[in-house]
Amino acid sequence: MTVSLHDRFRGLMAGIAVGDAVGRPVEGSRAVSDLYVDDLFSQSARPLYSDDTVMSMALAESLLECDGFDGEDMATRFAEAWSDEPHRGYGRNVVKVFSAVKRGIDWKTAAERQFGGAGSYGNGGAMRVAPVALWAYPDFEEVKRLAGDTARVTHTHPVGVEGAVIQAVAAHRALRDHFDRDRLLADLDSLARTDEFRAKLEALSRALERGDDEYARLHLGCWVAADKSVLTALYCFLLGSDFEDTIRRALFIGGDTDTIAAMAGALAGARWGIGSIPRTWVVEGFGKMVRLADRLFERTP
Ligand code: F2R
Ligand code: MG
Repeated sequence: MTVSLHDRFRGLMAGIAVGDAVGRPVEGSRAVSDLYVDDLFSQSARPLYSDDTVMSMALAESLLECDGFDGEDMATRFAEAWSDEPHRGYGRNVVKVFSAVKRGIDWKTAAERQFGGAGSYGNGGAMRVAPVALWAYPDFEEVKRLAGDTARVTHTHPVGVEGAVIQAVAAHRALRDHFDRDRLLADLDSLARTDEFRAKLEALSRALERGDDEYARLHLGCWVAADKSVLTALYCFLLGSDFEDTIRRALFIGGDTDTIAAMAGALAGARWGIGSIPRTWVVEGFGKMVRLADRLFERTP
């Protein structure tokens, strides 16, 4: 069945919120059972999203309102969203950037001084980056450039930045009519510069050959570091047969489930469209993500 580009845009945005909200209650768990998801959606309250969705919304809004990247605007939106709802499950250290921005410190300085000047290698830059692929569609070079720019608003460590570029490139390729897995893997092979991601790309090839989620958990990782989660999400997407199967794999692998499922959900939604998300999987923020996708789609050439 043909999936329209508009449905892919909507699927990417809604896929972030769905993956995030499904993964949030079991963050830190191992081998979440298949029954968990059915149970989650049989309850009356909608599953709630976390920082992954908040920051994806803020990133998309900043690009739309500023007609492109404006670091100060983006940092201010992140900081305001955090100060309005600090309970959304933010990374332990990234909140120092928000707090500094709120106190009037320049965003570049605030991000660069994280971890004694090393910068953060957390997956925060990658978890929120997928809307960049919609904003820049279909310009591949712009996707890569913008992904790095948006990551550096909070994450300046090369691994944190590279994780965001990899996730954005994967989203860009997933939006294509004829998804070409080998082309995506070749793109990633040519763009990865850090030792961490180069090693994990080799592990990804082995994990894909084996098709073993337990192997992926051990060798790709499932932690908040970008190099221990971004390719894990890609593994779930590349082996997933559809949106639901992709998310269930992320839950089974465990660990940073909200973020791995949010990243995998963005890719699965982009490839299979919003119609592939099970109808009963309605989560907080679903409608807002769809409206943002519509605004981003209006800009496509
Ligand atoms: N943090 C969570 N989940 C735990 C929820 C805790 C909650 N506050 C509670 O009260 O229970 N999830 C979110 O964090 C991840 C994204 O994190 P982000 O935005 O990258 O944050 P940060 O703080 O920059 O980095 C995360 C951790 O990575 C380690 N780290 C990063 N760079 C490092 C470096 N250069 N040296 C050493 N360690 C480094 C640190 O442990 C950071 O705390 C997502 O999962 C999101 O959902
Ligand atoms: Mg997380």
